[in-house]
Amino acid sequence: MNANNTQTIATPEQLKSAVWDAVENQIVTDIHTHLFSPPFGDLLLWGIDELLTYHYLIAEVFRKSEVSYEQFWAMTKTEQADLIWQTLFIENSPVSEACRGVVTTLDALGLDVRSRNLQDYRQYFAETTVEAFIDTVFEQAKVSKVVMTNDPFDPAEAPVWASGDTGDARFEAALRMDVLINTYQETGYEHLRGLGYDVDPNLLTEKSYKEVRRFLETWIQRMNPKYMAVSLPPDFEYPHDGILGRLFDNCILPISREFNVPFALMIGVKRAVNPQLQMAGDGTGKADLTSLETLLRENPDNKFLVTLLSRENQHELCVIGRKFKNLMIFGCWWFMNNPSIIEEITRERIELLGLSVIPQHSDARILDQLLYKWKHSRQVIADVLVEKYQTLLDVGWTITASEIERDVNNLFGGNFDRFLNGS
Ligand code: RAT
Ligand code: ZN
Repeated sequence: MNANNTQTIATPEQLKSAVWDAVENQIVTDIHTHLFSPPFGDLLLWGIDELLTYHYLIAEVFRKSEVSYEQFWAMTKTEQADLIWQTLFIENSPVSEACRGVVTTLDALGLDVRSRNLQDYRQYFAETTVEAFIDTVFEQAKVSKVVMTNDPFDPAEAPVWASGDTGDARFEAALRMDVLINTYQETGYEHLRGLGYDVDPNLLTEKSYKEVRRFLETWIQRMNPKYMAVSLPPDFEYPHDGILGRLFDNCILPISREFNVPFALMIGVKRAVNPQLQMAGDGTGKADLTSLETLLRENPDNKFLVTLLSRENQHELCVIGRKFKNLMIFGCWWFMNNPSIIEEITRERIELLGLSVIPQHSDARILDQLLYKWKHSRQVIADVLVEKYQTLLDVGWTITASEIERDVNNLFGGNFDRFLNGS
Protein backbone atom coordinates (compact mmCIF):
# COMPACT_ATOMS: atom_id res chain seq x y z
CA MET A 1 0.00 0.00 0.00
CA ASN A 2 1.59 3.34 -0.90
CA ALA A 3 1.34 6.41 1.31
CA ASN A 4 -1.15 8.05 -1.02
CA ASN A 5 -3.62 5.24 -0.49
CA THR A 6 -4.20 6.23 3.12
CA GLN A 7 -4.91 9.86 2.34
CA THR A 8 -8.55 10.80 2.25
CA ILE A 9 -10.15 11.39 -1.08
CA ALA A 10 -11.14 15.02 -1.57
CA THR A 11 -12.66 15.54 -5.01
CA PRO A 12 -15.01 13.69 -7.37
CA GLU A 13 -12.09 13.34 -9.81
CA GLN A 14 -9.91 11.69 -7.17
CA LEU A 15 -12.78 9.41 -6.25
CA LYS A 16 -13.40 8.35 -9.82
CA SER A 17 -9.75 7.67 -10.44
CA ALA A 18 -9.33 5.73 -7.15
CA VAL A 19 -12.36 3.55 -7.85
CA TRP A 20 -11.48 2.91 -11.48
CA ASP A 21 -7.88 2.07 -10.52
CA ALA A 22 -9.05 -0.33 -7.83
CA VAL A 23 -11.63 -2.02 -10.04
CA GLU A 24 -9.47 -2.23 -13.16
CA ASN A 25 -6.46 -3.60 -11.30
CA GLN A 26 -8.30 -6.00 -9.04
CA ILE A 27 -7.40 -9.61 -9.70
CA VAL A 28 -10.61 -11.59 -10.07
CA THR A 29 -11.78 -15.03 -9.10
CA ASP A 30 -14.30 -15.96 -11.78
CA ILE A 31 -16.70 -18.21 -9.92
CA HIS A 32 -18.70 -19.61 -12.84
CA THR A 33 -17.43 -20.36 -16.35
CA HIS A 34 -17.63 -23.13 -18.91
CA LEU A 35 -13.87 -23.06 -19.52
CA PHE A 36 -11.59 -26.07 -19.12
CA SER A 37 -7.89 -26.56 -18.43
CA PRO A 38 -5.72 -27.90 -21.31
CA PRO A 39 -5.86 -31.61 -20.35
CA PHE A 40 -9.57 -31.53 -21.18
CA GLY A 41 -8.54 -31.07 -24.81
CA ASP A 42 -11.31 -30.03 -27.18
CA LEU A 43 -13.57 -29.03 -24.29
CA LEU A 44 -11.48 -25.89 -23.92
CA LEU A 45 -12.80 -23.53 -26.59
CA TRP A 46 -10.79 -20.58 -27.87
CA GLY A 47 -10.18 -18.60 -31.04
CA ILE A 48 -12.17 -16.47 -33.44
CA ASP A 49 -14.39 -19.17 -34.92
CA GLU A 50 -15.47 -20.29 -31.44
CA LEU A 51 -16.05 -16.67 -30.45
CA LEU A 52 -18.25 -16.08 -33.47
CA THR A 53 -20.24 -19.26 -33.02
CA TYR A 54 -20.97 -18.58 -29.33
CA HIS A 55 -24.57 -19.63 -28.80
CA TYR A 56 -25.57 -16.09 -27.81
CA LEU A 57 -24.60 -15.05 -31.38
CA ILE A 58 -26.22 -18.05 -33.01
CA ALA A 59 -29.55 -16.91 -31.54
CA GLU A 60 -28.97 -13.47 -33.07
CA VAL A 61 -27.94 -14.57 -36.56
CA PHE A 62 -31.27 -16.24 -37.33
CA ARG A 63 -33.02 -12.92 -36.76
CA LYS A 64 -31.03 -11.21 -39.50
CA SER A 65 -30.20 -13.97 -41.98
CA GLU A 66 -32.44 -16.00 -44.27
CA VAL A 67 -30.53 -19.16 -43.37
CA SER A 68 -32.75 -22.05 -42.26
CA TYR A 69 -32.02 -24.05 -39.12
CA GLU A 70 -31.23 -27.10 -41.26
CA GLN A 71 -28.81 -25.17 -43.46
CA PHE A 72 -27.08 -23.61 -40.49
CA TRP A 73 -26.56 -26.83 -38.57
CA ALA A 74 -25.27 -28.56 -41.71
CA MET A 75 -22.47 -25.98 -42.06
CA THR A 76 -18.95 -26.43 -40.76
CA LYS A 77 -17.91 -24.26 -37.84
CA THR A 78 -15.88 -22.04 -40.18
CA GLU A 79 -18.89 -21.57 -42.46
CA GLN A 80 -21.10 -20.73 -39.49
CA ALA A 81 -18.52 -18.21 -38.28
CA ASP A 82 -18.32 -16.68 -41.79
CA LEU A 83 -22.09 -16.31 -41.90
CA ILE A 84 -22.29 -14.74 -38.44
CA TRP A 85 -19.43 -12.35 -39.23
CA GLN A 86 -21.00 -11.31 -42.54
CA THR A 87 -24.52 -10.96 -41.11
CA LEU A 88 -23.98 -9.44 -37.69
CA PHE A 89 -20.72 -7.53 -38.15
CA ILE A 90 -20.58 -6.47 -41.81
CA GLU A 91 -24.19 -6.14 -42.95
CA ASN A 92 -25.26 -4.76 -39.57
CA SER A 93 -23.41 -2.89 -36.85
CA PRO A 94 -22.37 -5.16 -33.97
CA VAL A 95 -24.08 -3.30 -31.15
CA SER A 96 -25.65 -6.14 -29.18
CA GLU A 97 -23.73 -7.10 -26.06
CA ALA A 98 -22.61 -10.44 -27.55
CA CYS A 99 -21.45 -8.77 -30.78
CA ARG A 100 -19.79 -5.89 -28.98
CA GLY A 101 -17.98 -8.49 -26.91
CA VAL A 102 -16.25 -9.88 -29.99
CA VAL A 103 -15.09 -6.41 -31.02
CA THR A 104 -13.81 -5.64 -27.50
CA THR A 105 -11.98 -8.97 -27.46
CA LEU A 106 -10.28 -8.46 -30.83
CA ASP A 107 -9.21 -5.01 -29.78
CA ALA A 108 -7.90 -6.26 -26.42
CA LEU A 109 -5.78 -8.79 -28.28
CA GLY A 110 -4.22 -5.99 -30.30
CA LEU A 111 -5.97 -6.97 -33.53
CA ASP A 112 -7.03 -4.21 -35.92
CA VAL A 113 -10.80 -3.92 -35.62
CA ARG A 114 -10.83 -1.28 -38.36
CA SER A 115 -9.69 -3.80 -40.94
CA ARG A 116 -12.69 -6.12 -40.34
CA ASN A 117 -10.45 -8.77 -41.84
CA LEU A 118 -11.61 -12.13 -40.51
CA GLN A 119 -8.77 -14.00 -42.22
CA ASP A 120 -6.19 -11.89 -40.37
CA TYR A 121 -7.90 -12.67 -37.08
CA ARG A 122 -7.84 -16.37 -37.93
CA GLN A 123 -4.16 -16.09 -38.73
CA TYR A 124 -3.43 -14.59 -35.30
CA PHE A 125 -4.96 -17.61 -33.56
CA ALA A 126 -3.31 -20.08 -35.93
CA GLU A 127 0.06 -18.76 -34.79
CA THR A 128 -0.68 -19.06 -31.05
CA THR A 129 -0.53 -22.08 -28.76
CA VAL A 130 -3.32 -22.65 -26.28
CA GLU A 131 -0.94 -22.54 -23.31
CA ALA A 132 0.46 -19.18 -24.40
CA PHE A 133 -3.02 -17.91 -25.09
CA ILE A 134 -4.24 -18.89 -21.61
CA ASP A 135 -1.43 -16.84 -20.09
CA THR A 136 -2.20 -13.86 -22.33
CA VAL A 137 -5.89 -13.92 -21.49
CA PHE A 138 -5.52 -14.47 -17.74
CA GLU A 139 -2.94 -11.72 -17.48
CA GLN A 140 -4.84 -9.21 -19.56
CA ALA A 141 -8.23 -9.96 -18.06
CA LYS A 142 -6.61 -9.86 -14.60
CA VAL A 143 -8.24 -13.13 -13.69
CA SER A 144 -6.32 -15.43 -11.36
CA LYS A 145 -8.76 -18.35 -11.10
CA VAL A 146 -11.73 -19.60 -13.07
CA VAL A 147 -14.20 -22.16 -11.83
CA MET A 148 -15.11 -24.69 -14.52
CA THR A 149 -18.46 -26.48 -14.91
CA ASN A 150 -17.74 -30.18 -14.52
CA ASP A 151 -20.24 -32.86 -15.36
CA PRO A 152 -19.35 -36.15 -13.67
CA PHE A 153 -21.32 -38.03 -16.32
CA ASP A 154 -19.59 -36.48 -19.33
CA PRO A 155 -17.47 -39.14 -21.04
CA ALA A 156 -15.27 -36.40 -22.49
CA GLU A 157 -14.26 -35.30 -18.98
CA ALA A 158 -13.89 -38.79 -17.53
CA PRO A 159 -10.31 -39.60 -18.66
CA VAL A 160 -8.98 -36.39 -17.14
CA TRP A 161 -10.62 -37.08 -13.78
CA ALA A 162 -9.40 -40.66 -13.93
CA SER A 163 -5.85 -39.45 -14.53
CA GLY A 164 -6.04 -37.31 -11.39
CA ASP A 165 -4.29 -34.44 -13.17
CA THR A 166 -6.27 -31.46 -14.38
CA GLY A 167 -3.13 -29.55 -15.28
CA ASP A 168 -3.26 -25.81 -14.79
CA ALA A 169 -4.25 -25.02 -11.18
CA ARG A 170 -5.86 -21.74 -12.25
CA PHE A 171 -8.83 -23.85 -13.36
CA GLU A 172 -10.86 -25.09 -10.41
CA ALA A 173 -13.75 -27.51 -10.40
CA ALA A 174 -17.49 -27.20 -9.78
CA LEU A 175 -19.52 -30.39 -9.55
CA ARG A 176 -22.48 -29.79 -11.85
CA MET A 177 -25.51 -31.93 -11.15
CA ASP A 178 -28.05 -31.06 -13.85
CA VAL A 179 -28.09 -34.60 -15.20
CA LEU A 180 -28.50 -36.11 -11.75
CA ILE A 181 -31.21 -33.74 -10.56
CA ASN A 182 -33.12 -32.64 -13.66
CA THR A 183 -33.00 -35.87 -15.65
CA TYR A 184 -32.61 -38.53 -12.98
CA GLN A 185 -35.22 -40.85 -14.45
CA GLU A 186 -34.34 -40.23 -18.10
CA THR A 187 -30.55 -40.51 -17.88
CA GLY A 188 -29.09 -39.93 -14.40
CA TYR A 189 -30.30 -43.23 -13.06
CA GLU A 190 -28.77 -45.24 -15.95
CA HIS A 191 -25.50 -43.36 -15.63
CA LEU A 192 -25.31 -44.10 -11.92
CA ARG A 193 -25.99 -47.79 -12.46
CA GLY A 194 -23.41 -47.84 -15.26
CA LEU A 195 -20.86 -46.48 -12.81
CA GLY A 196 -21.68 -49.23 -10.29
CA TYR A 197 -24.10 -47.41 -7.98
CA ASP A 198 -27.01 -49.59 -6.95
CA VAL A 199 -29.85 -47.04 -7.20
CA ASP A 200 -33.52 -47.62 -8.00
CA PRO A 201 -35.31 -45.78 -10.82
CA ASN A 202 -37.66 -43.89 -8.52
CA LEU A 203 -35.08 -43.15 -5.87
CA LEU A 204 -37.31 -44.34 -3.08
CA THR A 205 -35.08 -46.38 -0.81
CA GLU A 206 -32.56 -45.56 1.88
CA LYS A 207 -30.17 -47.82 -0.04
CA SER A 208 -30.46 -45.56 -3.09
CA TYR A 209 -29.88 -42.41 -1.05
CA LYS A 210 -26.77 -43.98 0.38
CA GLU A 211 -25.54 -44.84 -3.08
CA VAL A 212 -26.10 -41.30 -4.37
CA ARG A 213 -24.26 -39.97 -1.33
CA ARG A 214 -21.40 -42.36 -2.08
CA PHE A 215 -21.36 -41.06 -5.67
CA LEU A 216 -21.22 -37.44 -4.49
CA GLU A 217 -18.49 -38.19 -1.96
CA THR A 218 -16.39 -39.91 -4.60
CA TRP A 219 -16.68 -36.95 -6.93
CA ILE A 220 -16.01 -34.41 -4.22
CA GLN A 221 -12.84 -36.25 -3.39
CA ARG A 222 -11.90 -36.57 -7.06
CA MET A 223 -12.68 -33.02 -8.16
CA ASN A 224 -12.19 -31.01 -4.99
CA PRO A 225 -14.97 -28.75 -6.24
CA LYS A 226 -15.52 -25.21 -5.01
CA TYR A 227 -19.24 -25.96 -4.95
CA MET A 228 -21.91 -28.33 -6.28
CA ALA A 229 -24.30 -26.70 -8.76
CA VAL A 230 -27.54 -27.12 -10.63
CA SER A 231 -29.59 -25.00 -12.99
CA LEU A 232 -33.32 -25.15 -12.28
CA PRO A 233 -36.50 -24.13 -14.08
CA PRO A 234 -38.57 -21.18 -12.85
CA ASP A 235 -41.20 -23.52 -11.43
CA PHE A 236 -38.69 -25.25 -9.15
CA GLU A 237 -40.37 -26.15 -5.86
CA TYR A 238 -39.12 -26.88 -2.38
CA PRO A 239 -40.18 -28.77 -0.34
CA HIS A 240 -40.75 -31.19 -3.14
CA ASP A 241 -42.46 -34.56 -3.13
CA GLY A 242 -40.48 -36.17 -5.93
CA ILE A 243 -37.01 -37.02 -7.14
CA LEU A 244 -35.67 -33.49 -6.70
CA GLY A 245 -36.91 -33.24 -3.12
CA ARG A 246 -35.55 -36.67 -2.22
CA LEU A 247 -32.19 -35.87 -3.77
CA PHE A 248 -31.98 -32.52 -2.00
CA ASP A 249 -33.02 -33.75 1.45
CA ASN A 250 -31.38 -37.15 1.60
CA CYS A 251 -28.30 -36.78 -0.55
CA ILE A 252 -27.11 -33.34 -1.61
CA LEU A 253 -27.82 -31.20 1.44
CA PRO A 254 -26.28 -33.64 3.94
CA ILE A 255 -23.18 -34.07 1.77
CA SER A 256 -22.91 -30.33 1.18
CA ARG A 257 -22.90 -29.82 4.96
CA GLU A 258 -20.58 -32.68 5.74
CA PHE A 259 -17.92 -31.62 3.22
CA ASN A 260 -18.50 -27.88 3.56
CA VAL A 261 -19.10 -27.62 -0.20
CA PRO A 262 -21.82 -25.03 -0.91
CA PHE A 263 -24.74 -25.79 -3.18
CA ALA A 264 -25.14 -23.33 -6.06
CA LEU A 265 -28.64 -22.86 -7.44
CA MET A 266 -29.08 -21.16 -10.79
CA ILE A 267 -32.82 -20.66 -11.03
CA GLY A 268 -35.05 -19.53 -13.87
CA VAL A 269 -33.99 -21.32 -17.04
CA LYS A 270 -36.61 -22.74 -19.39
CA ARG A 271 -34.67 -25.29 -21.39
CA ALA A 272 -35.41 -25.76 -25.10
CA VAL A 273 -38.03 -23.06 -25.58
CA ASN A 274 -37.04 -23.37 -29.23
CA PRO A 275 -35.28 -26.71 -29.72
CA GLN A 276 -34.38 -25.79 -33.33
CA LEU A 277 -31.81 -23.41 -31.90
CA GLN A 278 -30.14 -26.24 -29.99
CA MET A 279 -28.02 -24.77 -27.17
CA ALA A 280 -29.19 -21.27 -28.11
CA GLY A 281 -32.82 -22.26 -27.61
CA ASP A 282 -33.18 -21.84 -23.83
CA GLY A 283 -35.33 -19.09 -22.33
CA THR A 284 -36.10 -17.47 -19.01
CA GLY A 285 -39.03 -17.33 -16.60
CA LYS A 286 -39.86 -15.65 -13.33
CA ALA A 287 -39.59 -17.95 -10.33
CA ASP A 288 -41.66 -18.08 -7.15
CA LEU A 289 -38.96 -17.47 -4.56
CA THR A 290 -41.01 -18.83 -1.67
CA SER A 291 -39.29 -22.14 -2.36
CA LEU A 292 -35.88 -20.57 -2.02
CA GLU A 293 -36.89 -18.93 1.26
CA THR A 294 -38.05 -22.29 2.60
CA LEU A 295 -34.84 -24.00 1.51
CA LEU A 296 -32.73 -21.34 3.24
CA ARG A 297 -34.83 -21.34 6.40
CA GLU A 298 -35.05 -25.09 6.78
CA ASN A 299 -31.37 -25.68 6.09
CA PRO A 300 -29.56 -23.00 8.11
CA ASP A 301 -26.37 -25.05 8.30
CA ASN A 302 -26.15 -25.33 4.52
CA LYS A 303 -24.49 -22.70 2.37
CA PHE A 304 -26.16 -21.67 -0.87
CA LEU A 305 -24.82 -19.66 -3.76
CA VAL A 306 -27.69 -18.31 -5.84
CA THR A 307 -28.09 -16.50 -9.15
CA LEU A 308 -31.37 -15.91 -10.98
CA LEU A 309 -32.20 -15.56 -14.65
CA SER A 310 -35.23 -13.32 -14.48
CA ARG A 311 -34.85 -9.57 -14.06
CA GLU A 312 -38.16 -9.50 -12.18
CA ASN A 313 -36.75 -11.73 -9.44
CA GLN A 314 -33.64 -9.72 -8.65
CA HIS A 315 -35.01 -7.28 -6.09
CA GLU A 316 -36.82 -10.02 -4.21
CA LEU A 317 -33.58 -12.01 -4.10
CA CYS A 318 -31.83 -9.06 -2.45
CA VAL A 319 -34.52 -8.94 0.22
CA ILE A 320 -34.07 -12.68 0.82
CA GLY A 321 -30.32 -12.02 1.12
CA ARG A 322 -31.08 -9.68 4.03
CA LYS A 323 -32.84 -12.53 5.85
CA PHE A 324 -30.44 -15.40 5.38
CA LYS A 325 -26.70 -15.31 5.93
CA ASN A 326 -26.39 -18.80 4.47
CA LEU A 327 -27.15 -17.24 1.07
CA MET A 328 -24.45 -15.72 -1.12
CA ILE A 329 -25.88 -13.98 -4.15
CA PHE A 330 -23.66 -14.09 -7.18
CA GLY A 331 -23.34 -12.83 -10.74
CA CYS A 332 -25.61 -11.43 -13.40
CA TRP A 333 -26.45 -14.64 -15.15
CA TRP A 334 -26.70 -15.09 -18.93
CA PHE A 335 -29.59 -12.84 -20.11
CA MET A 336 -28.83 -10.59 -17.12
CA ASN A 337 -25.24 -10.12 -18.26
CA ASN A 338 -25.87 -6.90 -20.19
CA PRO A 339 -24.62 -3.47 -19.09
CA SER A 340 -28.03 -1.93 -18.39
CA ILE A 341 -29.13 -4.89 -16.30
CA ILE A 342 -25.78 -5.31 -14.54
CA GLU A 343 -25.98 -1.68 -13.55
CA GLU A 344 -29.50 -2.01 -12.18
CA ILE A 345 -28.83 -5.27 -10.35
CA THR A 346 -25.53 -4.07 -8.89
CA ARG A 347 -27.20 -0.91 -7.57
CA GLU A 348 -30.05 -2.92 -6.07
CA ARG A 349 -27.65 -5.33 -4.41
CA ILE A 350 -25.37 -2.69 -2.97
CA GLU A 351 -28.29 -0.64 -1.70
CA LEU A 352 -29.86 -3.63 0.03
CA LEU A 353 -26.85 -5.75 0.93
CA GLY A 354 -23.86 -3.42 0.95
CA LEU A 355 -20.68 -5.16 -0.06
CA SER A 356 -21.75 -8.68 0.95
CA VAL A 357 -22.33 -10.07 -2.55
CA ILE A 358 -20.35 -11.47 -5.47
CA PRO A 359 -21.38 -8.98 -8.15
CA GLN A 360 -20.33 -10.90 -11.21
CA HIS A 361 -19.07 -14.07 -12.85
CA SER A 362 -18.30 -14.32 -16.57
CA ASP A 363 -20.02 -17.51 -17.71
CA ALA A 364 -17.32 -17.52 -20.40
CA ARG A 365 -17.53 -20.53 -22.71
CA ILE A 366 -14.68 -19.41 -24.87
CA LEU A 367 -11.41 -18.48 -23.21
CA ASP A 368 -11.10 -15.20 -25.14
CA GLN A 369 -14.40 -14.04 -23.64
CA LEU A 370 -12.76 -13.46 -20.28
CA LEU A 371 -11.32 -10.34 -21.90
CA TYR A 372 -14.58 -8.69 -22.80
CA LYS A 373 -16.89 -10.01 -20.13
CA TRP A 374 -14.68 -8.74 -17.34
CA LYS A 375 -13.85 -5.48 -19.08
CA HIS A 376 -17.50 -4.64 -19.63
CA SER A 377 -18.56 -5.64 -16.13
CA ARG A 378 -15.73 -3.79 -14.42
CA GLN A 379 -16.79 -0.58 -16.18
CA VAL A 380 -20.37 -0.83 -14.98
CA ILE A 381 -19.53 -1.92 -11.43
CA ALA A 382 -16.95 0.87 -11.08
CA ASP A 383 -19.51 3.49 -12.09
CA VAL A 384 -22.01 2.22 -9.54
CA LEU A 385 -19.37 2.26 -6.81
CA VAL A 386 -18.32 5.81 -7.67
CA GLU A 387 -21.92 6.92 -7.28
CA LYS A 388 -22.29 5.19 -3.92
CA TYR A 389 -19.01 6.49 -2.44
CA GLN A 390 -19.83 10.00 -3.70
CA THR A 391 -23.04 10.09 -1.66
CA LEU A 392 -20.90 9.46 1.43
CA LEU A 393 -18.34 12.11 0.51
CA ASP A 394 -21.16 14.57 -0.04
CA VAL A 395 -22.05 14.51 3.66
CA GLY A 396 -18.50 14.59 4.94
CA TRP A 397 -17.66 10.88 5.38
CA THR A 398 -14.00 10.27 4.59
CA ILE A 399 -12.75 7.52 2.35
CA THR A 400 -9.24 6.44 1.43
CA ALA A 401 -8.03 4.63 -1.66
CA SER A 402 -6.97 1.69 0.48
CA GLU A 403 -10.50 1.35 1.86
CA ILE A 404 -11.80 1.30 -1.69
CA GLU A 405 -9.24 -1.37 -2.60
CA ARG A 406 -10.35 -3.44 0.40
CA ASP A 407 -13.99 -3.23 -0.67
CA VAL A 408 -13.25 -4.06 -4.29
CA ASN A 409 -11.06 -6.97 -3.27
CA ASN A 410 -13.95 -8.41 -1.28
CA LEU A 411 -16.38 -8.03 -4.16
CA PHE A 412 -14.13 -9.69 -6.71
CA GLY A 413 -12.79 -12.59 -4.66
CA GLY A 414 -12.66 -12.08 -0.89
CA ASN A 415 -16.36 -12.64 -0.31
CA PHE A 416 -16.26 -15.91 -2.24
CA ASP A 417 -13.24 -17.20 -0.30
CA ARG A 418 -14.74 -16.29 3.04
CA PHE A 419 -18.08 -17.82 2.17
CA LEU A 420 -16.40 -21.09 1.17
CA ASN A 421 -14.01 -21.24 4.07
CA GLY A 422 -16.22 -20.00 6.89
CA SER A 423 -17.95 -22.56 9.08
O1 RAT B 1 -24.71 -18.75 -20.19
C1 RAT B 1 -24.65 -19.80 -20.83
O2 RAT B 1 -23.72 -20.05 -21.59
C2 RAT B 1 -25.76 -20.78 -20.72
O3 RAT B 1 -25.78 -21.56 -21.83
C3 RAT B 1 -25.69 -21.76 -19.60
O4 RAT B 1 -24.54 -22.50 -19.71
C4 RAT B 1 -25.77 -21.33 -18.24
O5 RAT B 1 -24.85 -20.36 -17.91
C5 RAT B 1 -25.61 -22.53 -17.34
O6 RAT B 1 -24.60 -22.66 -16.66
O7 RAT B 1 -26.53 -23.37 -17.35
ZN1 ZN C 1 -23.19 -21.13 -17.13
